[in-house]
Amino acid sequence: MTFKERVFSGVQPTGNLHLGNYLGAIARFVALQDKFDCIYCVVDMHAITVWQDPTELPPATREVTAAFLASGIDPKKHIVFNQSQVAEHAELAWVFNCVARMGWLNRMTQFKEKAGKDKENASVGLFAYPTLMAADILVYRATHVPVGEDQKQHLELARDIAQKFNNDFDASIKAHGFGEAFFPQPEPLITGPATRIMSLRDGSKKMSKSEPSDYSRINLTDDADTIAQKIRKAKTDPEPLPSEEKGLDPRPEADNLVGIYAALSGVPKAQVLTQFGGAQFSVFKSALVDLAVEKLGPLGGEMKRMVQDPVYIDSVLADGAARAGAIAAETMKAVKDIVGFVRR
Ligand code: AQP
Repeated sequence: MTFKERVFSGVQPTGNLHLGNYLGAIARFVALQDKFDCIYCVVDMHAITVWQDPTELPPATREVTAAFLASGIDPKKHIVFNQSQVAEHAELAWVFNCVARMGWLNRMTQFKEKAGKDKENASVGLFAYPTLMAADILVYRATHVPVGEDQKQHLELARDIAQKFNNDFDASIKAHGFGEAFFPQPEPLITGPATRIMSLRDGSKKMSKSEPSDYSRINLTDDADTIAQKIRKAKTDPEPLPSEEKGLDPRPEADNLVGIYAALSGVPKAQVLTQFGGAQFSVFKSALVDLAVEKLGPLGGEMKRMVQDPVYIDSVLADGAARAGAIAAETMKAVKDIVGFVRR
């Protein structure tokens, strides 16, 4: 069975959009536009799996949208919208809640990390997050999903759900004329030197929106001075940079900064080390500051300009939601027939 090639991915509007979100996700969304039909979503329903202040969610949603647009995503050729405007995400997620097994979700490491020791107090939504993510992707029968390394396990679960749905409803899928399989197996696209950007304060933790220290991350709206300060204060070790990649193995902070340099300049890590092998961190950090300010400064500036015009951003989201909704409605109509729901 062949499916039309389509990309889907999402970013949560949970504030503090950072360099990891940009290099691991958004910059790669931009690069895929020439090859695929793309659907990029601000996943506000995912955001509320942990508490979000209702006065902060709308500006955070517009800020992620601004990041998409300022990075170069074309909302006319492709689709940009926020999840809660297309109800079919929630509808399909319910069906998937009934397909996925408790044991599968119990194995999800992100729930364990985010719920921490107080699992009993976590929302049911946080536990069921991966079934909603599977619905986000599969309601568009998307075939490719660019994400950072941290989402790999959720993508594998989405594949398992697609497979189990196809198996469980095999006879009904055929009886309704949908061929051998209704859902594709979505492929994770996790490539390049920036699939896991680490905290600037601790090379063993990923750079994250929810980390309390602002010095752990570079926010996309940080100004040049803040970017410079954060890079200069980034944790390193006393040794100069190695000349070869294997020299980075036991040095997570050095590895992270070299990875960031490689991703921002679009060259492999090995090439960065050819240039900076033997240099002290003071020298390398200066070069990294220049590069980061050059690449991120205009992006942050454009984002700040765009969020001043919420009417324009909301019109982009509404237009995207109408076009996404049309595709999602088709899928849900078929899913209802396959499952056996009587419908209008
Ligand atoms: N540190 C990272 N390095 C590379 N990619 C990353 N992503 C997130 N952090 C890194 C990728 O960004 C996309 C959107 O992420 P999200 O909004 O769903 O948030 P998240 O994965 O939960 O990560 P955050 O931003 O760090 O938030 P918190 O603090 O809430 O966990 C995804 O493709 C993700 O892989």
